[in-house]
Amino acid sequence: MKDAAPQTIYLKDYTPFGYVIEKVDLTFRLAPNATRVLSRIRFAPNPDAPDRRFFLHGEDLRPISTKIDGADITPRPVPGGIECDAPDTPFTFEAEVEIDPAANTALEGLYMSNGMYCTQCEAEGFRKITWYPDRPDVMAPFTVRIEGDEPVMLSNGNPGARDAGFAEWHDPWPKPAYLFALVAGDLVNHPDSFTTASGKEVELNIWVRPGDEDKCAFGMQALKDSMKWDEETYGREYDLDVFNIVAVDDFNMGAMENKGLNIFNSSCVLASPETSTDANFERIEAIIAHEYFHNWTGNRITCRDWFQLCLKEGLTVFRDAQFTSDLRSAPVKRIEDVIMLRGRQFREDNGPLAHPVRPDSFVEINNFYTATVYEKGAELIGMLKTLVGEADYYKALDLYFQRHDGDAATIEDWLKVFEDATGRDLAQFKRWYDEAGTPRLTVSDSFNDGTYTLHFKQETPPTPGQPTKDPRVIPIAVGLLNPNGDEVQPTTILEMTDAEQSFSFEGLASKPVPSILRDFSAPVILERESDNAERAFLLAHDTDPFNRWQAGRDLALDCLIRMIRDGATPDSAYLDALHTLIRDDAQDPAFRALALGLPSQDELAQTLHDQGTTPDPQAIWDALETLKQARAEAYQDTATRLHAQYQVTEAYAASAEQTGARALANAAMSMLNRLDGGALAQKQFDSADNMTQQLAALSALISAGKGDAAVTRFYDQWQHDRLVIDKWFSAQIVNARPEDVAQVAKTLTEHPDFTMKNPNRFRATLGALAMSGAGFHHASGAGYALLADWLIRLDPLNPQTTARMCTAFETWRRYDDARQALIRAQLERILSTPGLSRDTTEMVTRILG
Ligand code: B3K
Ligand code: ZN
Repeated sequence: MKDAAPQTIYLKDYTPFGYVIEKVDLTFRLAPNATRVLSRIRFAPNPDAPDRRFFLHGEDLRPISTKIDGADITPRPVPGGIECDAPDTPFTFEAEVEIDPAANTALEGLYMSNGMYCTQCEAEGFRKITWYPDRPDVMAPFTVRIEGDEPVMLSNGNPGARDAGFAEWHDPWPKPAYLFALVAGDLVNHPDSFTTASGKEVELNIWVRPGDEDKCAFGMQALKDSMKWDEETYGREYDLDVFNIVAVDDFNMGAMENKGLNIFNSSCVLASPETSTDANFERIEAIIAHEYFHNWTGNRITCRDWFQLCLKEGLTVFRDAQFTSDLRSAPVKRIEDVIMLRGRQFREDNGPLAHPVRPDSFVEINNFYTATVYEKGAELIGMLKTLVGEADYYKALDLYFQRHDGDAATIEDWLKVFEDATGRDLAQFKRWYDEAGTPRLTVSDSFNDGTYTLHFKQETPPTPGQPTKDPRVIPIAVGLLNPNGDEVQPTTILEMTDAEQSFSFEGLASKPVPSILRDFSAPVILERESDNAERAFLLAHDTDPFNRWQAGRDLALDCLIRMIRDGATPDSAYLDALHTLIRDDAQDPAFRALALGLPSQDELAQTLHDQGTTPDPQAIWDALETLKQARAEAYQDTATRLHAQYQVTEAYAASAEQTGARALANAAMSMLNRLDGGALAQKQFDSADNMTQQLAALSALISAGKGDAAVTRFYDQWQHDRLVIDKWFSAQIVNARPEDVAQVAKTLTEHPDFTMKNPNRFRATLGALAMSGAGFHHASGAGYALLADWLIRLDPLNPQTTARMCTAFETWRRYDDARQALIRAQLERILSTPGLSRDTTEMVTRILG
């Protein structure tokens, strides 16, 4: 009963379901290979629906019995589910089905992870549990009874009766099936509680496997911080008696916001200083916040259909970024997010997988949980906030919660709320949701008689299915500095609406230096003739921290591009300007560490491609190495001082302050590593008492070709800890020399601890290969072949993770003919695999274009 011929689903074809659901009762009789699911669903005709076709989704279900109002019926099997003749009046549908959680390697629906039952239903996994209208606009209150002998048995909502052999749960909030969750197994909890603003006591738990109890405290604090923050910032309180989080080892993504029962990939919740890096801590805090914030933006107000995914995801990413900015450093968070946006979303938006933030068609919705929907979706919320201003933004959000609580809403509903709250016309803004592609914003300037004019031109290149683009509304945050470095025009928002537009500033004594796109006020590629003197000036004087960082980044990018393209030597303008910054102890260490970062190999390849040069991955790697070596030599004394000065002596805390200090000290260590043959890294490895220090040292030793002993010791020390061993797999691959990467990855796939059944381990190995720039793209093609081999093997087990990892090939058209031919051959080999999943077929087809 699987959907045999994959079909394209279109936004324009949306129609409401013919019935509404008044209530759902589910009973689970747990057994690893033969779980019985009994459902009792009260349906009533939907007066708003154009037709009454009674179709229920269902996949991989073994039917036992089906009844309507107590009488046995025989449903008609149709692609993707069943159809029945149903009454025109309210009725009760009952079914019993059998499913096989132990055989479910796709990790979608009800499955087993290390002997524990767990679920993942978003987007369309509930149909693998029982017959149901598995679409987000059908919402209902659920009562769940779990029967089995597992010590802990959890579902959504509030706990009900419970005794040996069973547990009952009731979720009073109507929800779509994708938010259903069930967990059962041998779990222990880290308990706590939270009192809401209105005085309601909420029981909080993080459930983990025995042995992981000591890794829950940080996540629990993040949860309580999130609950408080959402009350204070958005006026949103939690709405159940209990909030449960469960850590699961085998999980396709980061986490899932099921109502009252969030399920997390263990890598996104378990934290301890010895086993987690500072970056892990920050990510865990953000993901806990993200899933918690979904309780309002996603659960109380959900999406009408999956085309509206950005309604919940873009907004929730924006909210979690606000949270991190408030708790930590706003500039650091913004810079990190923009690095990620450019690295993942710009890459997507400029290749064959480009799609609008709100797509208008899909074959497999799981392929659209993308950087465009999430990260660009969040940028759109940020632009709206910039355009309407802080006060009107919160006014609009209040109206959104008031008007749409309990709804399955659309982007039109969202924008209407802003229009009604602010009186603005957002018709042009909506293009950001409907049109794919990253706008190029070209700037020129002139100065006459005290008037400074900025002239902007916007152009968005064609994307698949969208050959021409209309001008967008672009909020451009601009400030002006005079040549002494004083700000003569504080940040102002220029609202660009035309294809070309000029903005003037009057009464200036001399030609100013512009600081354009402050705080990265729009997700565009800014193109402007500039020179190194101006960049160095902005790096030293700009009042906007993001643009100070950007100025340093532009210096580095310009220097690297000239090295790669023209064979230039490292530029002293860049080396000197960066040196001035990093040795200035008045500057935030975290900011200095970020300034020491370099554009990724992938970003360099894209930049070269945009400029009409075919990128050579090896030349990119060589230039980066040469520049890093030049920096190490030029900054040796500074690096020695910074490394010593920024050692943290207090007890470990994952605070912004300590994180910044360690980041700067480790950046210094990796420079010195190029000069001392690994001596300092070895010392740090031997004495490290936290994972941030230990992993940085291990990585440095491997890069220096001195890693053998440390690799063995690290494994011996951590072989009992899956999450740390994931780091061990990755570190060996991403720090290998390009010519060795594929072989190192291949050898690791032969290691007894390698398994393709665990997505974290698969990503730690094959994902690391795909991220190894020159290693993955080595002219031999060995990297391409190895990845394709494993994708072909993984696809029958886990289509979702396979399809996602095909994005490694999405940039293939940037490269030379020989590499293109090698990649095309691998893509065609994948596509010709008999029985290839719908997920992977769609991805590879789109990548091939
Ligand atoms: N909503 C989930 C993602 C579900 C992915 C389904 N393939 C996690 C999140 O965005 O919070
Ligand atoms: Zn989300």
